[in-house]
Formats: sequence, structure tokens, C-alpha cells
Amino acid sequence: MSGDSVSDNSQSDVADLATSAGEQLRSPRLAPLKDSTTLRHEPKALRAQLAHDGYLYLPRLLAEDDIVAARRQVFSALHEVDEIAAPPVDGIFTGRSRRDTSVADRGKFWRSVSESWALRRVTHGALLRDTMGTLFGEAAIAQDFLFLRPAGPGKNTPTHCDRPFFTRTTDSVLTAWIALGQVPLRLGPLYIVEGSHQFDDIKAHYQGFDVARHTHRKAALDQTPLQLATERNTRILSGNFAPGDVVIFNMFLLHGALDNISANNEVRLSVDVRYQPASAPRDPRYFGANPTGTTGAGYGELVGARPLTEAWHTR
Ligand SMILES: O=C(O)CCC(=O)C(=O)O
Repeated sequence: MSGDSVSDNSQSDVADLATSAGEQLRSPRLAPLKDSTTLRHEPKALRAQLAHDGYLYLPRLLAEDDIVAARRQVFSALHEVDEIAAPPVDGIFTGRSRRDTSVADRGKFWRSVSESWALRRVTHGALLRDTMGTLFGEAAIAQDFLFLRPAGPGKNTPTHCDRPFFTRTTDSVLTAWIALGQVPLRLGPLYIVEGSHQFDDIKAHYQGFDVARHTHRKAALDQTPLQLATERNTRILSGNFAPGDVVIFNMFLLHGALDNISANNEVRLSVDVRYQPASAPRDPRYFGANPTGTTGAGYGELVGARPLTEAWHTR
């Protein structure tokens, strides 16, 4: 497998070089996501597929030029604080950071990066909004608060679902995960646990759980994805993502991100954004000119707000 020919998310391409929590994932336990491109202009079929699988994978949905512009803007800001080498668009970690000495406030810095026009054009543009509108069957609106993730070597995101974060005011929420560049398996892309939106015990586990109110609990599960998939005889779905690839998923679907095992200090860049019907009540934590985020700490609470030299926290 060439980690760089990421437009091919076929079965043969989902091979070695994928680890999660240090465990090697291999076919058939690791498998590709189902490509829903052919259904894009068939609203009924698209909604049926989302309901059935809990996710939709839309490769190259968003324009590569827009993705490159967003990527350049984000990595240029990280270059300014000495975390990303020149040229910034390549996204190579320097192994250093001057973020805390260069910026007065991590949250303010991360907010300014997250609010860059080029990034917003990707996350809040008409194409994604219309796609979400098709899925809801009515006009959709994106949350203002964005989860931008530059994930350096060693980083991953443990398995969880999004329900405890985003469903305080409405259950009708969908996440879009967007690859901001090439994200081959070795850079730790998104994975989903196949069929997990229908695991009754997992649904019961997350039902009524609000991660910001029930602070003694974590959304992240203890099992590794491999343990979980083996116990339940299911598969981990992921692949080699290309710039502009989008995965849309529901609030109960278990997912996370594989380990970034790059030997060359490459940083995985992605963003996740939530959409809901425009008519549904809005959670003020995520909407408005100055959203406070899940815990109330604003952009400073996000893993992206941490210098690349620092470990990520888990919620
Ligand atoms: O990209 C990641 O590391 C995790 C993504 C995620 O949890 C999400 O999109 O909800």
C-alpha cells in the first residue's frame, strides 16, 4: 500500500500500517468504509443508507483547492509558533513549540485559527450544508464551534460516540469529519465501529449521559477498538483519506482515530463539525459569536489548543 495514493479506499488498500492504541489492525477486522458517492443525488436512498449504517462516506465531496487553502492557513499559524516546518502546507512537525511564549492565551490563539475564513469555507460552505439539509429533510445549520485537530505522531482518539457532547437541545445532530489533506492509515484517520449505532447496551450506556454535567464519567470507552470489534464480531472501518473526503455519522455510532505512526513527523490534519436542522433548538455552548464549547472553557478546552509537543487529554 502506498500511504500517499489515498483516493483508493478499496479493500486491498486497507492493509498494514494501521494501529490503534498500539495494536495492529489487519483485514478482515479492518475494512474500508462503504462509498456512498453514487447516492449523492438520491435523497431517499442517502437517508436510508445513513439510517442503516449510521454513517455515509463521501470521498472528495469538498473541493481540493478549498482544502489546501484551509490547510495552508492552519499550518502557517503553527509554523509561526515553530511547531510546523517550512513549507507549512506539508505539515511536518518540528518537534518543538513556541506557542506558549508566542501567544498570550492558548484559547484565543486556537479560536483565531479555527475561525479562519479558509477553514470556514470548508466546514460551513453551501455544499456540506446542502448535503446535511438533504439528510435532515429540511434546512441545516452548522454549529459555530469547530473541532480542528492537528494530530502529531503518537496521537489518537479513543473510541466514543458523540451523543454525550452534542445532544443537549436536540437529538437531531450529525457529525461531519473532514480530511484536510492526505490522511493515510499511518497518519491516524477516523475509524468507525461497524454497526455500533445499533448495539443496545452501548446505546443504553450513553443514553442520558452529558459529558459536561456527569463529570465523573468519560465518553471514551476502556476497550481498544480491536478488543471491541473482536468481542462483538464486527469490523473497524477506515481507510486512506484524500483531501476533501467527508464522513458523516450519527450520534450513537462509535468512532475514534487510529494512531498516527508516521516515521517522518507528519501531522494529521482534520476538522469535525456538527450540523442540525436550522429549526431545532440550539445549544448556546456551540452557537454564537463566542461559543464556550463543551465545558465552558472555549477553544482552549480542545486538544488542538495544546502545543503539538503536549499529550492530548481524553473526555
Ligand atoms: O479526528 C479525531 O481524532 C476524532 C474525531 C471525532 O471524534 C469526531 O469527529 O467526532
